[in-house]
Amino acid sequence: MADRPIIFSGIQPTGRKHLGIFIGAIRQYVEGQDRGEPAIYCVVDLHSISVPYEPADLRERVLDTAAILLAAGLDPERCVFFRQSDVRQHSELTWLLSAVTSHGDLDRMTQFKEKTGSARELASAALFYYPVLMAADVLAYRATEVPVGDDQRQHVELMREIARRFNGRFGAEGEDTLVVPELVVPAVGARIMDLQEPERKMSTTGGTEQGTVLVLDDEKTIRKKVGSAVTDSGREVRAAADKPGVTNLIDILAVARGVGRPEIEAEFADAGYGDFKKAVADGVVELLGPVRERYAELRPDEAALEATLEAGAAKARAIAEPVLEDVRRVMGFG
Ligand code: AQP
Repeated sequence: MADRPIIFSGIQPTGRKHLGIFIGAIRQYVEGQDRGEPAIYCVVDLHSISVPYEPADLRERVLDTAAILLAAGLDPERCVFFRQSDVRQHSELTWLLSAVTSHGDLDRMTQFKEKTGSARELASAALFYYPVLMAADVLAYRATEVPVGDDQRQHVELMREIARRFNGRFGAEGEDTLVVPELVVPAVGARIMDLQEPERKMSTTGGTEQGTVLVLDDEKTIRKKVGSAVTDSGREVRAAADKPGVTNLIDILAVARGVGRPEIEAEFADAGYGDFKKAVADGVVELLGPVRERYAELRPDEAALEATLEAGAAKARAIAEPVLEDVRRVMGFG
């Protein structure tokens, strides 16, 4: 393994990025820029076709997402930042990895079951196959670390298994072609919950409107959503399994302040839920306010966003193509 990690992570193109994604993923991306050699981040537009979508809308959403990430602190000089569909190696490797992925592997993926429910037969093949594309995204760069939220654990475990199987099946003179990456989830905030239904994760598609704080929400909306967050009938600010609402708010404030749960519990030991929620709202406003302001500056300049993504794609292709050359060779192609 390299001295410094090769970091890879992908993010779906949507302008409706929420606080869970900001805390679970985007925050880690920004931090990874100075640790990764390189840190590679990608707007995964190929993944979008796994659910119904509008082509014209997709292009807009890629730019929305790019602007949010740049506003949050991604610096194209310190990372590789691009659009997935601009780098064909992702699609090619997806097909090649099919050789070592079984139907049973994909059938076990809980996210597919959760997303399709009883409408399984109508789901696109792309939704079923999504984890193989995700494996290709990471393995094409021989990434050593994958920073994601807790909900992606199972997909990362599968990509690790696919890499091991590939190396076992196509190992050339004992040399591994692919790298088995490590999952990296944040110590606090790996699973931010819906503010109205704190038993479910905050989510773009499955959450409540009022319980989902968007990165681009204005201050008033943030205060309203946090102020109406579900807590419990007690008054103790303490993280516990039977206090999911309060625990979630503690985690959010801990991340916003850059401290751990114990510091928050100690500070609010004698406070009521009202004061505590006010502090959480202040923390979220401070965390997201600058991102919203910067987004408003960056988003209108679509030519600049496109140029940034294209420059990133050129860097990404230069890393992925030699890996694909090795994969093709050991598999007996070309
Ligand atoms: N609630 C969350 N808490 C912590 N991390 C989260 N992530 C998502 N939700 C939470 C992490 O954010 C990363 C990128 O997510 P994405 O933009 O690709 O969207 P997603 O995973 O599809 O999240 P959604 O949009 O909220 O999911 P749906 O609507 O499908 O439920 C990932 O690393 C994810 O772990």
